[in-house]
Amino acid sequence: MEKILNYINGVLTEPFSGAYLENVNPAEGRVYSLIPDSGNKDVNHAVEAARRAFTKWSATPAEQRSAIMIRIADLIERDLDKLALAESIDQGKPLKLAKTVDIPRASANFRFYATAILHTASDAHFTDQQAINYTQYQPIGVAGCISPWNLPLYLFTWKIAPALAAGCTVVAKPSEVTPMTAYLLSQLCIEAGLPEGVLNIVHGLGAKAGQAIIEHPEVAAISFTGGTATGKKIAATAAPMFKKLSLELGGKNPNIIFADCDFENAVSTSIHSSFSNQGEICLCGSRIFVERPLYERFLTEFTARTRALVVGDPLDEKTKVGAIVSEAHMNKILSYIELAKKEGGTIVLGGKQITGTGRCANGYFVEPTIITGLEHLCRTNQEEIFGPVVTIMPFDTEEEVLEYANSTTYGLAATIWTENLKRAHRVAAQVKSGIIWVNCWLFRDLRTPFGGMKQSGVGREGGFEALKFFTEEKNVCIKL
Ligand code: TXE
Repeated sequence: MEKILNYINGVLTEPFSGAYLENVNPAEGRVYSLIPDSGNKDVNHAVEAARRAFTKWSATPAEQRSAIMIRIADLIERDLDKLALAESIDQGKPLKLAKTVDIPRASANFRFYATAILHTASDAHFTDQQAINYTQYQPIGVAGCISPWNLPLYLFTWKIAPALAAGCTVVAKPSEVTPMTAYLLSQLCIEAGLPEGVLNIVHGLGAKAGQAIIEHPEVAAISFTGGTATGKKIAATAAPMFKKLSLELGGKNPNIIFADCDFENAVSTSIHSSFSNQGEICLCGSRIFVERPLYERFLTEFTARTRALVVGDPLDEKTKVGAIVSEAHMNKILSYIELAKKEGGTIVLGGKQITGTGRCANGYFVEPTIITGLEHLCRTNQEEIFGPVVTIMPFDTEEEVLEYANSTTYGLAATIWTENLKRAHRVAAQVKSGIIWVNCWLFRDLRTPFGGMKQSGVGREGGFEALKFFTEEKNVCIKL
């Protein structure tokens, strides 16, 4: 069985403990590879390698750092099919999605930050002809990057690329649930000639390897994406050490549909925003609010199109909804569907586990599920389910839908459907979310900041802000 290895100091290496964890293919419910069960010793070794590499990497001219990162981007593109297959097998997402979204975006992340560092600028102020003030941004040191399982290589590279571009060295940990593409990336970094110690990838459990990265005194900045409960724990550990922290956490995103919307666009995009990647995208709209005059029509059409979604083997071209990432996560989703019933919800469609066929007979599949009849404050409408489950509710006024939309502890993303421009701006201004899409979903410009409000996190990723995150800011004042 294939053994994944850590990537430390430029070398693929076994964990000190010699112990391995099982990596499951969720579409088959079968262990298919082993991952290092790393601990303190491995993390210490990785941080030491990163610390040693920092002096040289941070002083490497931006053009050279850029050239190596572009080589990595090119290699990701060259291996698109192989990486997409690995990601689909590891996570259960449809192969087509991995090919068209996840892996191209991983390459784009490297390319974007490789070129961004060639165009950075800093501020200077001339003070009353008496002094010149200018701001310097210096790489902060060793950065810790920890990513989740839902968009494995996409989110992993979104953290690593700006850190490396800024001149930091990195100790990174992918999710133990989906480690394969990070392992393949480490092989590409070796091939690209990334100097030893600049990027170190340590595999293993969050509470063990992840926690060791957060606690390490030499790790100066932490970029984390994952669940809100984990984010709280990380913040509690890192805050007394005054580490720089960026936390991208959960969401319970509203999808607000006004009666004057472009109906076809609203329905077809809502299918994507509800069920893409089995609903396991932090930006999925899991609470759909429809203005009453359109409610019945929307529900009928949305239900019909959801029923037509092909659920099953992620490697099959026709599949639109693949496997849930793990058995534990599938059980969590199913338990929320049971909770919805207890809370008085009506299961309009789905609601059950599906048994796959052929090689997928033991896989983890859940029917795309539509629930109506719930109050906006019930747990089903307040807690992140992170699966192919949406609730749909009617509303009568803007005030009412804003109250619904803003009623959760989360504030990551929202979608608004209306052809009324004034209303679009008015509602967008009042929804408490870090990203608002009007008449579209998941449209991303990498230059724009990304992040949540409230318990969806702190800090921003994306754009030049992510580069700045991995630096220390210094003002130099020269008296004339
Ligand atoms: O995420 P975790 P899990 C949500 C979703 C899901 C829930 C839990 O609702 O059901 O979170 O998922 C590492 N110190 N999201 O358990 O635990 C861990 O190894 C340092 C939303 O998979 O937050 C992994 O690499 N690291 C989300 C990463 O943190 C720790 C995407 C995320 O794992 C750690 C995923 C610790 N103490 C889940 N504990 C989104 N918003 O995109 C864990 N980790």
